[in-house]
Amino acid sequence: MTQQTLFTDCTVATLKSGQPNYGLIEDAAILQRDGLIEWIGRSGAVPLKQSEMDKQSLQGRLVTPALIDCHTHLVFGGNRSKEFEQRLKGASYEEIAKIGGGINSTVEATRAASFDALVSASLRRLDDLISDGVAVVEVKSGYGLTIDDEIRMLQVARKLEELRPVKIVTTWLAAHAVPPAFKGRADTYIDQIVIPGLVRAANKGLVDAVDGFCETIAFTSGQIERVFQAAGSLGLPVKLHAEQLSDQKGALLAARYSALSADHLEYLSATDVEAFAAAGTVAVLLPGAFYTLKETKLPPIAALRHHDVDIAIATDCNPGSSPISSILTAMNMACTEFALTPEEALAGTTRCAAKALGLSGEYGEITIGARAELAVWDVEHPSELSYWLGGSPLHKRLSHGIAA
Ligand code: DI6
Ligand code: FE
Repeated sequence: MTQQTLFTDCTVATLKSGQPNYGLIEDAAILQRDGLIEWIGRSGAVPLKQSEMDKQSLQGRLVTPALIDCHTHLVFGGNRSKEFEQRLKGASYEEIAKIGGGINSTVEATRAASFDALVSASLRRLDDLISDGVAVVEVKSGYGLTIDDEIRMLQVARKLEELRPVKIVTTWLAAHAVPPAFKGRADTYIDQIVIPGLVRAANKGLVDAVDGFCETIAFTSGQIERVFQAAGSLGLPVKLHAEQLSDQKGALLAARYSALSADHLEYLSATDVEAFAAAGTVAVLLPGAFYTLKETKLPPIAALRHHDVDIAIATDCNPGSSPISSILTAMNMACTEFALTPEEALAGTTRCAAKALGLSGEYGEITIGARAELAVWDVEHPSELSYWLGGSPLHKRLSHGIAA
C-alpha cells in the first residue's frame, strides 16, 4: 500500500545544487511517497487535494536533508587518551606513530575486542552522530591489518545498519598503516594482505569503496596506485587520505583515478588544485583532525573555491587524530578554523558529502526523486547549525519519510 505524507508549516533548506541561500523555501510543504520526495514547494502550491492526504505540521521548524558523515573510522577498540597526554606534552603524531603507538596501538585493541564489543563501542559513537541528524555514515576498516581482522571490521560496520535506521557505506582501508609483522616490508604487505584481502572482502559484498593513507608514515603513492588498480579491476571506486601531514601528491594520484574524494588536504599545493578540480573529485576537509593535531597549515580553500571544487566536511571520527563523534561540531570547526561559510559547511555535510560517497541525487538534497531522509531542527535559520557548539538542536529525523 502506498504510504504518503504531506509535511506542512516548515521552512525548507533544500541544499539543491546551483540554488542560492541554502535553497531556502519559506512557508513550504514536502510530500513524501513511499520514502521518496514526491513534491516540494510553497504550501499554497501543493498539486494534490490536501483533504485526501495524511498531513503533519512541523510547527514552523526548519527542515534540511539528513546529514551525512562521509569519512569516519567509527569501528575501533580501546582509545588513545594516553597519546593525547603525550601530545599535550609536546610529542608529535608522527613521533608517536614511529615508536609503535598511533594507528598500530588501536590495531592491537581492535584485534583483541570481540565482535559484540566492537558493535557496542561503535553504536555509542553512531548514536552520537544520529542525535546530530545524521542518516548516512561512511565507515572504514584499517584497524585490523590482517585479512580476517579487516573483514571483521566491515562486518561490524554492516551490523550497525541492522541495528539503527541509517545507511552505512563501507570502505576498505587495509592500506592504513604497515603492521609490525610487515615492518620495513610495505610492498609485501600490499601484495599479501591489502590486495588479496580486498578481493575476498569485495566477493563477500562488504566493500563499497577503497581508500589508503598516502603519507611518509604510511604508504607511497606508488604503493597506493597498486591498490587503486586492484580496486579498478573489481569495479570499485577509490578515495584517498592525501596531503594530511605533508605533500605527497596523493591528491593528484586520486584525481588520475577519478577518485570520489581526496581527504584532509592541508598540504595540498594551491598550484595542484586545477588538475584536481578537473577530475570532479570532492575535497573532504576534516577540521577535527586539524584541531586535535594543532595543525597550523590550512587547506588551500581559496583555490578550491576558485576552481569550483565541491567541499565536504566530515568528523574523521577516530581514536587518534579526531576523537569527535559530532558532525555539528565538525561544521562549527570548519567555519571557525577554515573560514568556510555556514552555508558551505551545511552543503559539506549534505549535497557534497553525498557526492563524496557516490550518492548524489539520492541523499543530501531535498529534490524530487531523492530519498525522504530529512532532519527537522529547532532553529530559525540554517546558519545556526554551524553556530551552536555542544548540544544538538535536532527535533527529529525522518527516515524513509517516517519519524526515526
Ligand atoms: N589519518 C587520520 O587522521 C586517521 N587515519 C589517517 O590516515 C587517524 C587514524 C588514527 O590515528 O588512529
Ligand atoms: Fe581518516
